[in-house]
Amino acid sequence: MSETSADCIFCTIVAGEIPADVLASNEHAISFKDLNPQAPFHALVVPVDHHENAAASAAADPAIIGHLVSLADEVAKASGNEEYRLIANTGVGAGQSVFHTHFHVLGSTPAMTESL
Ligand code: IU
Repeated sequence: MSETSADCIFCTIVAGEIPADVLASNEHAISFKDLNPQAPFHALVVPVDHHENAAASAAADPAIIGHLVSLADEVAKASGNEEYRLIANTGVGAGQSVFHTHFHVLGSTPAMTESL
């Protein structure tokens, strides 16, 4: 069983209970397009297990961060972004608004297809 939080929007996306524009997923993580893109390519990578930020995920299981970085690299390159930015906001003051670990994947080339 995965760790989930009942009132977490990203847990509901991971569970498939609300729709998202999913680019890729595996047993560890899911990637979907950000609803409010800040770059031509803007995806999120989100672990299945609920923790409030990247440091908390790393403390629980460092492999989670590896899975996120690998999935970010996969969706970035599949969309034509060999170079990209990977950002994890931590804390309200740093701009974090969803308290389920996620990395922003930002690239200059828009995804050419809805599903990679
Ligand atoms: P932040 O680093 O916690 O601020 O990033 C949260 C992101 O999640 C932000 O860019 C939102 O646009 C995005 N997002 C989304 O893609 N889908 C959602 O249902 C919700 C937020 I809520």
